[in-house]
Amino acid sequence: MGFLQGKRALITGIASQRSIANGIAEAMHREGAELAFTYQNDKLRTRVEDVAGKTGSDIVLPLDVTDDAQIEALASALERRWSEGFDILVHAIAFAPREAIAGEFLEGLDRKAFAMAHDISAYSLAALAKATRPMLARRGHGAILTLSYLGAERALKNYNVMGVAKASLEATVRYLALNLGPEGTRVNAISAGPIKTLAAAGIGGFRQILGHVEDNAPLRRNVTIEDVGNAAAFLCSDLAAGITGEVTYVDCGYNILG
Ligand code: 0WD
Repeated sequence: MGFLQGKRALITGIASQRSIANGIAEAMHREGAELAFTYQNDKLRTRVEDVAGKTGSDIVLPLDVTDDAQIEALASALERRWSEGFDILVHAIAFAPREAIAGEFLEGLDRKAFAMAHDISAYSLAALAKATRPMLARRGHGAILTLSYLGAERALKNYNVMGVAKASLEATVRYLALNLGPEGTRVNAISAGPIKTLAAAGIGGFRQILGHVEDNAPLRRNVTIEDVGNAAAFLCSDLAAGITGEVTYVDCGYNILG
């Protein structure tokens, strides 16, 4: 029996087979969880439906996190499908305009890019937690998981405004953990090493980052979406019942380097 048997999980952030959220969905499915999915727009709908089909799920709902009405509609649709509540919320969503995540920090920066990066990459976690709070609390062992990156705490070349938004995301994890702990809901982040996905392709110099990690990380390789998926499944399971408000590195040890 898998360690997520009997759990229900909502997975956001699938844009392709390579998405980290896809690795998380596969691991959670393997461990016995029942899944629901969201897609950002009509272009991604069939792709997400394909992934859902492979995990035996027919719950595929629209969600653009910049639209409050869609967040509310998602919560209502889930209430109808899962009236006894659900257990796991996976937030794997981030965005910044391309010119703001390449080159100089100030060069690509303006009010709009800053606001957009924070809105989509950090505020959306709190907004989804707020909208799904009663459903996660209903079963008493809720778990929320988001994805961060080392650029939240170190000034890394090119990552720029996304690093600032990830710092906000990690602080949001801690405040949510404090807020939701009394009702049994845990909130954690995985700080993943670099992985070639659609979102990563927008970051300046990404190929060099992959090479650098492969040459220097203690494990001498890059992480895979399977590595992140397995850690995510653990963190959202009852095996991790004592862990909340944490940022866990799944990066082949790269962050320990001086
Ligand atoms: O190296 C990497 N790939 C790392 C990614 C290292 C460490 C962390 N992460 C994080 C990302 O910052 C993100 O938070 O992992 C999370 C998932 O990212 P991913 O799997 O690398 O990227 P991708 O497969 O592109 O999925 C992210 C998706 C979007 O994809 P695109 O590429 O179409 O922007 O986030 C979704 C979208 O599907 N997304 C939205 N969803 C709802 N509403 C929105 C939105 N407004 N904007 C983006």
